[in-house]
Amino acid sequence: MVETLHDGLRMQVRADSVIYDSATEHQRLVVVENKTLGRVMLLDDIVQTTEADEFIYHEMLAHVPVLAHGAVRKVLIIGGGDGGMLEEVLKHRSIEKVTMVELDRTVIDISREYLPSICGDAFDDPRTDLVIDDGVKFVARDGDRYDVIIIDSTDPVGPGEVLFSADFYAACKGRLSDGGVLVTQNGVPFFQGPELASTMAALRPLFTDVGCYLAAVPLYVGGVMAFGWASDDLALRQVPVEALERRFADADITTRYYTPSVHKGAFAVPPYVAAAMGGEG
Ligand code: AG3
Repeated sequence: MVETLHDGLRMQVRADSVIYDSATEHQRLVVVENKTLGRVMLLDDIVQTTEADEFIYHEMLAHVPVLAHGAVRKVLIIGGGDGGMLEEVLKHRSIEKVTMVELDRTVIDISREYLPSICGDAFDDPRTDLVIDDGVKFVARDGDRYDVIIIDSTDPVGPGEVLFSADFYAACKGRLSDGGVLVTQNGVPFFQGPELASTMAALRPLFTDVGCYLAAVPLYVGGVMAFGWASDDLALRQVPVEALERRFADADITTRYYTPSVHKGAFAVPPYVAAAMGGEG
């Protein structure tokens, strides 16, 4: 499988076997097996998740906002058809309900069948509220409010593009409870700087505190990935590490990437990323 997401670079994943390859209603969905990476899922030839490194991405987009908030009851996930985000969020037993809105039912069906190590039993959890719909339509229509909204999207090409628009972010804000936080998948700034700049520019007029935090996810090649952060509560970004330690201990979750110190450090932004963000960071 060859990924050509970034201009000037081709990334090849060897398919030791092809588990699934078919066009869904919305996109081409492929699952291959690779001896080093385990199962790898691609949408329109772009790597979405691998058994080997999914923990980094999912832990950082789930636990950072949930533990920064500290009293999350309801979470909304937009996208995330592989179920990895859902599974990670549900590890917080104090969370009462997780609504997940995925456009492509086939991605969920195939992930349940072929990527059980990523989604676990998340789709069967009684706290899961699964909606098959366009995320943009859902946030415009839904009347509920969420403490955390996670946009677990594809890149801004194809069906995922609308999830990077200013109107969509504004609609998400309308679905956040007071003191809530929105986090987004924002690509690798080394290659996808304009995408990060456009999200930051769209979020700044909407929220008091807008920025990003970082983690390197090996199969999202290009160095660190940026996760957008938007909240009207400045305190969420500044929670002391000791408080995060207590919350993390209370949650009693085993992680392989997330720790409270990693959480704090992830908000340190190198100058090239700050430049890509535009504004004052
Ligand atoms: N969604 C993020 C995929 C980003 C891939 N892009 C890239 N290589 N820049 C992943 C979905 C996992 N639940």
